[in-house]
Formats: sequence, structure tokens, C-alpha cells
Amino acid sequence: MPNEGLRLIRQGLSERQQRQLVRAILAIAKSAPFFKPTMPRTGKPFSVEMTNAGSLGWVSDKGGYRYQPHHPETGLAWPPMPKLLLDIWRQHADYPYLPEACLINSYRDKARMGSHQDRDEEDFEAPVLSVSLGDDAVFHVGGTRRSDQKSRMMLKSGDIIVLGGASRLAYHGIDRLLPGSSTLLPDGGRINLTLRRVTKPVRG
Ligand code: MD6
Ligand code: FE
Repeated sequence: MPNEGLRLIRQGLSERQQRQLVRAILAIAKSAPFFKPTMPRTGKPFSVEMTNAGSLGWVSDKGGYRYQPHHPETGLAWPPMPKLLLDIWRQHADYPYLPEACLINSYRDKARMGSHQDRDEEDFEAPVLSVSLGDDAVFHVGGTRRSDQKSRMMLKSGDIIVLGGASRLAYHGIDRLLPGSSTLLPDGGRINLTLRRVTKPVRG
């Protein structure tokens, strides 16, 4: 079956919840400012800016892709994960342990996200859950080989995607934004949040 384990929950967040999350993210960005990650080998900057919340955050630079407990520029611990996100995870992730990282990607204008797998976590049993806020974006998802056929869908503000099971290691990315399609964010653009369990839980 194509894309088994992929769930798209259209309008999984109410408008009120979306506004609440935007406020939480703006507060996070005050103590953990958005930074521009770079590609490990080439040093080429990403077209998105990133920051994180939670006990671990995803970063990329000359040292490679990794999770670390502190911001790469300020050296400070990442701000705590907003409670609303933990509630969303409990509701939709179908996984008994809480996420440790919330990667916050900020897109403006022509920013995009090349096709990739999320595979820097220790445990692929846990899904990755994503929340979209702001402008519409064209999302693509394929199989576990880069060359597999891709399907495309429009992600709108408030939509949730869960990549789990057979889709946990599916290639996916963002082709482009539809600038000006949402008024949610004060400066326009799009923010995507991805919630991840990073370490293997100690099962009792
Ligand atoms: C984005 N999303 O929507 C990029 N990763 O901006 C992702 O890279 C992603 O949507 C893992 C699971 C769901 C996703
Ligand atoms: Fe991803």
C-alpha cells in the first residue's frame, strides 16, 4: 500500500490553538533565536531558519546532523516544549512516550526543504508528528528510496501529519510555499513544527 503509516489530519488544530501556538513560538524565539543551519559537507546554508524547544534540539553544521541540549549560538538550553504540543502528541502519535524535541522550521518567500528522511533519532518506533502554521505549502512524500514515486499534497495552517510505521523513513520535503495564503503569522510565511522522540525509552 502506498504511504502506509502516513496520516494527514486536516485542521487538527483549531484557529484558537493555532494562535496560541504562534504566541508560544514567538516567546521561544526570544530566548532561542532562529538560526540558519548549514549543510555538513558543503557548508551551504539551508533556505529555512530553525530553532527548537524541548530537552533536545536538532542542529546541522560542519559537525554534521545531530541532536543537542543547547542552542548552537547562545549555548543555552532549549526552552521547554509548549504543553499544547505534548497534548497534540498524546492525542495523535499513538506512542506511549513523550517527544523530546520540537524542531521549529521557519519558511519565507522562496524557502523550501529538499527531499530527506528523518533518521537522526535512535528509535524509529516513534513516529514524527508535524504541525503546519501560516502559509499553504506543497508537501511531497515518497517511499524509503529516494527514487520511489512521490505524491504531493497541500498543507494548510492547522494541518497535522504523522509519519510512522512503514512511512517513518519515507523521503519527504516541501516544494514551495504559496506566499500570502494565510494571515496567521504576523510577518507572513510558514512555520512547521516537528515533534520527535530522540532517545530509546527505557522500557520497564
Ligand atoms: C515541513 N516537514 O513541513 C517539513 N518531517 O516543513 C518535515 O520535514 C516532516 O512534515 C517528518 C515528519 C513530517 C514532516
Ligand atoms: Fe522531515
